Amino acid sequence: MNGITIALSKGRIFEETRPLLAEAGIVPAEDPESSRKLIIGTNRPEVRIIIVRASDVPTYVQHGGADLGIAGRDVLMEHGGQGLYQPLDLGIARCRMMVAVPEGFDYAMAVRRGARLKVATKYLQIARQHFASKGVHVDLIKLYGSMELAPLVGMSDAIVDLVSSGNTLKANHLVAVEEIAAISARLVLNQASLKMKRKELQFLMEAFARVAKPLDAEVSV
Ligand code: PRT
Ligand code: MG
Repeated sequence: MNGITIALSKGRIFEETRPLLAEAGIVPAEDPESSRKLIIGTNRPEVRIIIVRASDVPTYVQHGGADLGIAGRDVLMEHGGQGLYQPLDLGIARCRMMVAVPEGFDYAMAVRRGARLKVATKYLQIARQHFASKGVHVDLIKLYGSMELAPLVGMSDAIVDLVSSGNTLKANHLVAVEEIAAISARLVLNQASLKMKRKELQFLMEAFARVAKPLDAEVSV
């Protein structure tokens, strides 16, 4: 496929990517929130944007459906990152991957006792790895959304989910008890595209790097 195809998800990733695209001189022709089109043109005839589910971005890039994409570190950790080149933390769509429990639940005690903890989450790989590294036995329950509900109906002791403002946890009488990872979105590139379209992709990477605010940058300030 000639030209450059960029995979993005609607919502916060698309909105926070706009300034990065603008820095590269790219302006989307339509707004994905109001358009039903899955392929959106831009002011640059050789550049197009495909709109996919956030968790499908790495898959499209891995299999060459897109040359590049922008995906949360959460999504990349779950996907595994095979076949992807990840040159840049963009510092957008920031949040934290946390363990949360109902208010009043003694997490430290539950973990110390060596009993099995029931954990509901969309992030099975991340949760499995986290609790394994702590030596905590867990029964994982896979959900596709609204994880906050699981402990409220007695289905799990804890959840593993993303937290940004903390309002969702608060509204459901849950508290975060452990941070698993700081999350932000990263640029991912198809490795074959990088070889065949190096010049164009290099230009985009440089433009994105000029406006990126990587998480690590905060440490050195
Ligand atoms: O919605 P869909 O099922 O299609 O996919 P998605 O939820 O993966 O996509 P989207 O667009 O909601 O999120 C895209 C990316 O944004 C994620 O992969 C994260 O990397 C990043 N991000 C940043 C977040 C949040 N902040 C966030 N707060 N993704 C989700 N949330 C959710 C969280 O899961 C929880 O339900 O917002 C709720 C908590 O928010 P607060 O502000 O109440 O704490
Ligand atoms: Mg969502």
